[in-house]
Amino acid sequence: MKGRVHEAVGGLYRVVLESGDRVTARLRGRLKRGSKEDRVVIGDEVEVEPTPEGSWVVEGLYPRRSRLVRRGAGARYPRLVAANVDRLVAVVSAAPPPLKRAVVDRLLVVGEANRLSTVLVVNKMDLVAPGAVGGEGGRDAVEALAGLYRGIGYPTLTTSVVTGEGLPQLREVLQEGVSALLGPSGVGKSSLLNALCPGLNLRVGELSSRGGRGRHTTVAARLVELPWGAFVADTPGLSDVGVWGVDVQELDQCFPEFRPLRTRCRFRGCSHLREPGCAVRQAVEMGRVDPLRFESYKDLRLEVESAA
Ligand SMILES: Nc1nc2c(ncn2[C@@H]2O[C@H](COP(=O)(O)OP(=O)(O)O)[C@@H](O)[C@H]2O)c(=O)[nH]1
Ligand SMILES: [Mg+2]
Ligand SMILES: [Zn+2]
Repeated sequence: MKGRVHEAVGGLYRVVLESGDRVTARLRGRLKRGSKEDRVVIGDEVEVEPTPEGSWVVEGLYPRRSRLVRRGAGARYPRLVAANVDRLVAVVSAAPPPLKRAVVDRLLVVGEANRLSTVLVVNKMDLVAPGAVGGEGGRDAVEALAGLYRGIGYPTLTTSVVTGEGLPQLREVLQEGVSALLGPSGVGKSSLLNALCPGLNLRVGELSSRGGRGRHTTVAARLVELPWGAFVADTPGLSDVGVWGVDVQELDQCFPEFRPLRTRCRFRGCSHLREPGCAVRQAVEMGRVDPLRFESYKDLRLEVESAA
């Protein structure tokens, strides 16, 4: 019988069958011995069979439409966290602490590296000063940032669970399929879902006093079902933002605005860091590529190189 894995914890898989029935299954030995890439994860479509003892076993794995892979700092193998994810929703907070461009770009690179379409959400807009007042943190600055990312091709929403800003648009984004919310802990991922679906009652972590970072509250990896039948992947690893499964040679392709430029660099395989005749650096100098995007590229490039 075909089903989908909705929860994975300690070798037990909660599988929802096509009939809607929920069963708990263990893996057939052969699947357990599979490579790290083949481990069964949430979102996976599996074939399950009842055993004569009255329990269930996962017999096989169906081909995946997409995969969300992470490579944590120092990890030697990419780790699959979810399968058949339709989109990434990268959530950051406007304040406090102030929005870090490096964090935004990191999240977007994760989406690109996994070939997932990504929507950017800037939450906690109620804490942002109304106009240009407040300098970096002001609404004008956030709107300018949203404009920059929209220009690159990322749909960008500004939201607040306090004022309700952007919530109808976010609901629209989560309308179908499986979305993975990704972002640092404390930015309001659980709060946004609770605001859209009051029945969910996801745990909201209090902000700790140290550096404004939230506590991790998720335990098992699971697909949270939204009342309208779509799903959100909730996995412990998703709040920790490393460079996930990115190849050094492919990093520049994870910056969409670099793609038309990289073929115009003098050297094939240009790193865009120091080679002469680099079309990407030239575009930065001419103001056609945002300098902070290029900074993010350089930082991630060094990080990926040192991890290799
Ligand atoms: N002012 C304000 N606070 C928010 C907003 N969204 C979340 N919070 C608060 O931020 C903290 C962390 O929220 P949480 O949903 O647990 O973040 P998560 O770790 O990303 O799931 C909680 O204290 C929330 O009440 C928002 O839009 N505005
Ligand atoms: Mg949360
Ligand atoms: Zn170059």
